[in-house]
Amino acid sequence: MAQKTTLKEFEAVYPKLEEDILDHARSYNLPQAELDWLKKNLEVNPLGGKCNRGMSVPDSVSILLGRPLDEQEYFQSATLGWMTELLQAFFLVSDDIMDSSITRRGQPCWYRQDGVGMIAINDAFILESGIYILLKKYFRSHPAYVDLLELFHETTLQTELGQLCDLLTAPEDKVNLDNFSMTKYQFIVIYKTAYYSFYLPVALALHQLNLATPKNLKQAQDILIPLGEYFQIQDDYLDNFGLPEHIGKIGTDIKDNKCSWLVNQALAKSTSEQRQILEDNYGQKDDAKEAIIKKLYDDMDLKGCFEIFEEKRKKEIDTMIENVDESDGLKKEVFKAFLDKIFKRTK
Ligand code: GPP
Ligand code: MG
Ligand code: MG
Ligand code: MG
Repeated sequence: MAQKTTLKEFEAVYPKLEEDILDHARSYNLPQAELDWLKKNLEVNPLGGKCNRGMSVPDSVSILLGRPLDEQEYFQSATLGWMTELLQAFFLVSDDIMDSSITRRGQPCWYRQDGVGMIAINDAFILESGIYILLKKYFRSHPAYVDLLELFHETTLQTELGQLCDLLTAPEDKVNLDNFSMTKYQFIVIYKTAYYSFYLPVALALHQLNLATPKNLKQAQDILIPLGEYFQIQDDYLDNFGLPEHIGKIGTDIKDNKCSWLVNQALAKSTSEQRQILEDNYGQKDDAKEAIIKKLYDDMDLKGCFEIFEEKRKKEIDTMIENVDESDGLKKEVFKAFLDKIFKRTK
């Protein structure tokens, strides 16, 4: 029987990995003040989240093996998990600057903390470098080392291309609702979120066990990408309908002119008057205009619209999971565990 990891167990692995990264910097004789700064970066940014992505690596490895992990297997999979959390920290620190966000995980965003400012850009790069320090230290002689390296590089590029599309579709100075479409939306969310949040942890688990084949990686992708798309649609929904105290961040999508799931739904069902309200108020850094859009979303019952979508997507994914071919190293349970973690999430 597989065993699910707890946040406590998973977090217990991190101090060692943090120390490994600090040791690497010490080997360059990095001066003390910069070491202290690095330590703070490594503590504030990767910690304090739900660690859903990171914990999915040990959970998937245990499901694939069909038994609890021994100490070494757990350490390896948790290390791969923490590498996905470092990637996530790198993305979030950068994304919050690009989105002019205010809070993250209930704290001011890193770039808004005392004395940080644009140093946050360099801190984000260092978080990314941490991945490769750990990969080399613990996986240099693993048969899948090159596959793991390429996977992290490719996933990073995919996310950056999704982010590029997210940003270019949301220019700050000119609102043009004709730029938005569900086709554009799908590209944005699949690339900026689904690959790194859903496909990456499962692909890492398969590689750790030397079980990855082009066929099972493709099969995993075919389910995890729609699952990741659903996850980002929830994120867009929560940006407006979630409670900041509960989700730990203040929504910015309306003011940021984002091609969000909600605005696409609103555009699809708007009357010509409602379309005019969107034209006049969307995508501007103005509290009153944002409030008008929020009211429009309520009047258009986008909450109800989302609930219908959520049930439909759940059924589609259930069917895909039922059809998984388990003869090639994969297990249905890997995907079920993922879906259970996110279905109807409220943060
Ligand atoms: C989520 O978008 C996507 C990311 C965090 C990926 C960022 C990619 C980079 C290459 C920096 P979001 O802006 O909706 O997330 P949130 O709502 O958490 O700010
Ligand atoms: Mg953001
Ligand atoms: Mg963003
Ligand atoms: Mg968001």
